[in-house]
Amino acid sequence: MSPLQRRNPHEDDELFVETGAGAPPRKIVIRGPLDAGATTDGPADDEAEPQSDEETAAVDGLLTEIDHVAIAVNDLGEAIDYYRETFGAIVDHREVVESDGVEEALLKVAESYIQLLTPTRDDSPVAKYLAKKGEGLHHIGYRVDDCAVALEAVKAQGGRVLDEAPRPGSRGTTVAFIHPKTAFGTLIELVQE
Ligand code: CMX
Ligand code: CO
Repeated sequence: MSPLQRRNPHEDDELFVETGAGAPPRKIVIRGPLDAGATTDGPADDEAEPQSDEETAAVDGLLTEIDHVAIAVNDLGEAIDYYRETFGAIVDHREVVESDGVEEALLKVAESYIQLLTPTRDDSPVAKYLAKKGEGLHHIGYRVDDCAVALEAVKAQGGRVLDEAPRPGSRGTTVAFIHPKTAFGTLIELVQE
């Protein structure tokens, strides 16, 4: 059973994750108790040992924002037109990501993006998806402060990763993908800006 599954919901918990060759493990603190509001002794934080910023990766969770929802489309121009004409959403960034075999258009919505994706070659993951399932939701990008730390947390949980280490994504981000088969059927991209 993984460290997080073993977690006692009534206490703080700690998870140590490897962050790379030569680097010391970083500590992630999962704050409890979940029933803090029901106690009369004050919030749990009063009793928690103070953590230095350097050794504590996150106190409230690793995901900081929905970075993007990615939609696989056959015709990027048609999809861009649809979003502009229907919702007034306009393209903030366009890029061909050769390593992934995709062309993308990012439409900004508040602090997040809609990522319209179309394949640039036949062996692209998105070409395979379109052939098998047709157009639709391809993956979710979750924003994280530190992609390496989040990736190690996934591995510590026994998750199947598609990138053993963080790699470059579009618009200068650092990303890593998690296989949908160990993530409740959703392809997940961890995105560090
Ligand atoms: N969402 C949910 N499930 C998916 C999926 C997706 N996007 N793509 C494939 N699957 C499912 C398939 O339906 C299949 O399930 P069944 O066995 O039940 O039929 C299973 O996953 C296939 O797994 P696989 O054979 O290991 O993998 P595929 O060759 O189909 O490739 C994946 C899927 C996720 C491994 C591949 O797309 C990948 O490596 N993706 C990461 C990179 C990527 O997607 N790049 C493009 C986006 C770049 C960007 O956002 O910047
Ligand atoms: Co993406």
